[in-house]
Amino acid sequence: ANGYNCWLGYHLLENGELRENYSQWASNIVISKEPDEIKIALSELKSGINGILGVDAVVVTREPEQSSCIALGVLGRGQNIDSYVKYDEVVQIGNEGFIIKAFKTGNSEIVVVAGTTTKGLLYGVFSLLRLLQTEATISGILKIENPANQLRIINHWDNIDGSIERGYAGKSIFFTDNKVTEDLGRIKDYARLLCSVGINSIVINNVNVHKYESMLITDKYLNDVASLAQIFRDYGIKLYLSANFASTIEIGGLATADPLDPQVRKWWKEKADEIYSLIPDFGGFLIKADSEFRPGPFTYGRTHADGANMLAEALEPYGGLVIWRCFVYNCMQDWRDRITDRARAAYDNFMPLDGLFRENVLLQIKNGPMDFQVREPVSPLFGGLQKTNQLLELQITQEYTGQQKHLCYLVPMWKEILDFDTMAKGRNTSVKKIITGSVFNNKLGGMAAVTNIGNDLNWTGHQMAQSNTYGYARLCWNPDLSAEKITDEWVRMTYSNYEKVVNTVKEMLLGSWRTYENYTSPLGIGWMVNPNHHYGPNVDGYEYDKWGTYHRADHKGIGVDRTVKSGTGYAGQYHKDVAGIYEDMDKCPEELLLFFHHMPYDYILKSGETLIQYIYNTHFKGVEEVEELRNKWFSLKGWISEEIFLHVLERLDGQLEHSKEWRDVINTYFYRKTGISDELGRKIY
Ligand code: BDP
Repeated sequence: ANGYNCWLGYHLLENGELRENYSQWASNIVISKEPDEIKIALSELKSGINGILGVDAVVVTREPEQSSCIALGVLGRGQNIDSYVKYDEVVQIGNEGFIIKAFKTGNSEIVVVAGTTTKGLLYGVFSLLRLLQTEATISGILKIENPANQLRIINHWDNIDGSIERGYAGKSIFFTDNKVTEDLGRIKDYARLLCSVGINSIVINNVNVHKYESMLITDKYLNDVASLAQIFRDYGIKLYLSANFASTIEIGGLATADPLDPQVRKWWKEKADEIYSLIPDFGGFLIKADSEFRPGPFTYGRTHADGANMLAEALEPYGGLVIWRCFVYNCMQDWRDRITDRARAAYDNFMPLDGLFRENVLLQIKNGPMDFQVREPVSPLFGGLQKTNQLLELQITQEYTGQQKHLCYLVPMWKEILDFDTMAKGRNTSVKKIITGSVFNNKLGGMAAVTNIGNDLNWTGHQMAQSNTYGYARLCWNPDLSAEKITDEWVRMTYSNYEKVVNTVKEMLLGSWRTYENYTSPLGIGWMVNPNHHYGPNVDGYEYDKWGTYHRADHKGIGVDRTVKSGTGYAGQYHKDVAGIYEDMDKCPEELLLFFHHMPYDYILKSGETLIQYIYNTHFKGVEEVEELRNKWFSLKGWISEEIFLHVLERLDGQLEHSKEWRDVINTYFYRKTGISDELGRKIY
């Protein structure tokens, strides 16, 4: 009970009757004669059943005679399993999909778990185990599932020296001291965890590829990287690498990285040949170019389409992909300049290139226009771009949301992002639909997220932060799942099915994002954090800096005017029906008010509070809510393993202290700036 197993800890079901009920069929597993391709699926199934039901299932390779069983296999191989699945069912199962189907014959109950591929079967097995662990009704079930998103990606920001950029859970699981790890057992455990929730792609190194890191795509590292790829392959996960756009210079001995230079093009083609000779299913490259001092095509007067297409051409013969990030902005801007707006940058840079990228290029777009703040509008590139493959980039690692010291469950935020209606093709053109590719007929699409995983024993630092990893992956698979449902699954899988535990932990998780927002930066303005490490309050920390991250507070008001009418014009980047809402301060969703408008402190919000009073109220409330979080957790003493109970309690104590610091710094700053006191006379310093 140290958290290492995450949601795969498989604990014995508390409900004895149900256990017996499931065991009737789960004690026998029938497979076909060639068990090789189902080896992993079978062993996962067996160990899961053992944990959940306390039963050592018997595996047989023949038809059961009048006895209930699980029938397991890959369809379309001319094996017995085929006879259980009808044609109109088979055709619904895609190459990553599965079927779970229970029916009665005579007195026996057969539970079929099958895919049309080994990978689909694995997903089916993990799904069945989830159903059992969460006490679902299996009898009569017919479940055919396919993932909504083709690409379901985890991004690591791991450096070869073992450090992790924005990592809050220890060091890298992949690298130590400029070497690939020798602890491959842990990598296998990780691959299993990811596979169990449907992740199918992983980028193992940081998007900031510095000179030394460029070596990862040389023979110094590639053999070891290939061993990692092998482990992931077994679990249906493709390995990708972040690459330095100027690799030709850094490691190739050329004087240029100009994407139109024939020598540069040749170098990358040969590099692709080399990589694929070692990793035949290599996923491709993730590229951060012309951003935060990383090199890129701008140096040579070329566009990002030129840059991406050059790499895409090299990977194309092998089916590799180029994932090109849209996080491109000027990080050296003058804060005195009120026209240049960092929020505009991604759209300004990439909209003109729509339709110019090759088929194996995807643009990876951060969810918001700034940088993973606690609240941001959705990037206008979603709904803007139509002729380009797109990935939504989220951040699981809690860089700006409490760094895994605070509890901040992000699934509700991600749901809002996925459900956001861009109106690009009339009502119901949500982000979640666009990224599947179905709205604009894009060939590829999906989601990527910066992981919160490190080599801490419990993987995520704060044990409860595992819920963010879990939730992200579940949303990749099916963005229509409710936050409530995902959370329910996670709690039951991780802790137990006791209603007290389930209800209490769910309440804690589901409210925690709003709580974090309450005591940090208000109404969509963001930032107000300490520069560099981004932990803790510092209202003006980024105010007179070069990063383009301003709140523009003075004694009369706060907020950035991003309207077309009088501001930076950012609001005009949205489809006109959305732009009209943001442009108008009365229609603008209040939680984003200060992102779009500069408002006086005495402005009356819909609640009847003035803006300044709202700031005070939410900050006092935020701290009270953390107190409640702690009380709720405390009520679970004896219901959760002691080790995890104490660990989380300690984090919550720290969060409480730190939320007070946030409250006091923010409230005091605005009190001093405005001279307006709190109507309720609470203590402000
Ligand atoms: C910011 C991080 C920085 C990353 C950058 C990125 O502060 O460490 O390198 O984003 O996404 O959030 O490239």
